[in-house]
Amino acid sequence: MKILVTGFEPFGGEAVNPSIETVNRLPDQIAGARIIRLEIPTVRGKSLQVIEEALRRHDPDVILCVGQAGGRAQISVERVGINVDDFSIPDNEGNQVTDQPVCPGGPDAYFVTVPIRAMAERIRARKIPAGISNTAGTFVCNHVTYGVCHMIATKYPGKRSGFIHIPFLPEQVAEKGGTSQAGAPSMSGEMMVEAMCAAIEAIVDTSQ
Ligand code: PCA
Repeated sequence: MKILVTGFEPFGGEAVNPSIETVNRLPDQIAGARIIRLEIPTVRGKSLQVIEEALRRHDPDVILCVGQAGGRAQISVERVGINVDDFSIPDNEGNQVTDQPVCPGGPDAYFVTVPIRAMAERIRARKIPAGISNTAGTFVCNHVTYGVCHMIATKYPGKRSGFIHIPFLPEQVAEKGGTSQAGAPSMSGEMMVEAMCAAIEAIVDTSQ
């Protein structure tokens, strides 16, 4: 089994993005599955193009995307992607759209196809806070959650996909002293790597 795991480049003025930091620290194999790591741009459209190129090159069974959700206190396993791009800040190429579809003519929403409850439970079993989230927002993370589901539904049958939002790293929050985000929740890199390994184990288990 092959799992493509993606993380985003930094955005919104941050020096790092915990998602790609975490993805880059994953081992090559988890529960017997081969892990393929991929950095994707925090850019509308281009993020999905980069994923589709990797999907063609590697033919993974599962695509698991990871993104930063600054301000959330726990690992969030996303349930759904919606066909809405409504960006409250510009992406890394200056795109800031309002009420646009991710995929014109696509269904309103897709549920992800990884076992979200088992993933959240498996993470919590390692004593790491995690839960199911019912919104991935309307920025690039939702764009990717929805867009990958649509890609699979229309062009790559049989593959599964999911999305995990992770908190800030402590070093990101330490730099926010004196700003409105001072004291925002954070989680250590080690914990986030362990959480991702646990989530991936749950995905592998449910495919057998
Ligand atoms: N988080 C953003 C996009 C990239 C990332 O890591 C989001 O939640 O939409």
